[in-house]
Amino acid sequence: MLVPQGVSIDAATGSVSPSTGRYEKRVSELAGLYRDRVAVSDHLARRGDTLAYEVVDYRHPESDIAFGTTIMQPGRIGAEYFMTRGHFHIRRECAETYQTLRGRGILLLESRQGETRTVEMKPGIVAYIPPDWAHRSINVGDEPLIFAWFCATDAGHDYGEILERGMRMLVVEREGEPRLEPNPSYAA
Ligand code: PAN
Ligand code: ZN
Repeated sequence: MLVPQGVSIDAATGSVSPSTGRYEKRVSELAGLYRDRVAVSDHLARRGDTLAYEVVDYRHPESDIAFGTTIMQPGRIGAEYFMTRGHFHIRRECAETYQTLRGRGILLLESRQGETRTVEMKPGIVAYIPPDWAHRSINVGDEPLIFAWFCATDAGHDYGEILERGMRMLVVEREGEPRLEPNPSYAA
């Protein structure tokens, strides 16, 4: 039987206690997300296979709700900021919320029909991700971007589509500022 529990989420580190799982993603595993392949090789050669982001969760299969944190390091590959893979939920009716705890980011969303929206990520903002919108988080600041997410336990992650065709828009650094630009390699 599940019992009520207070779960501590540290806004400075993103640690979740108690937690039920954790994974990390390093630059080499995310190489395919970035347009500038030379910049990926350059990063790996100069800085090594650095940590890009970690996900920690509090998840019980018997419960319909799960939550956790994503802890994103600051950084860029060429003009593109560190970003998550991005996904649709397998169960298309499942929405999600992201509450930013630390840092500065852009949540890039794309509907199934191809409409793009962004939501600013900063402490004090809870982003609502409607059902069937692909979502990717981008750390545009110079400190970790940490957010807590809340979602249906069995929403599932569908990474295939975004991985294959990319997203229609990119968030790139231009003269020190994040800018939304059309993705030249978007494969419709
Ligand atoms: C989040 C994301 C997390 C990592 O928990 O899974 O931020 O992003 P990717 O899964 O796209 O690599 C969420 O949206 N869960 O549904
Ligand atoms: Zn999600």
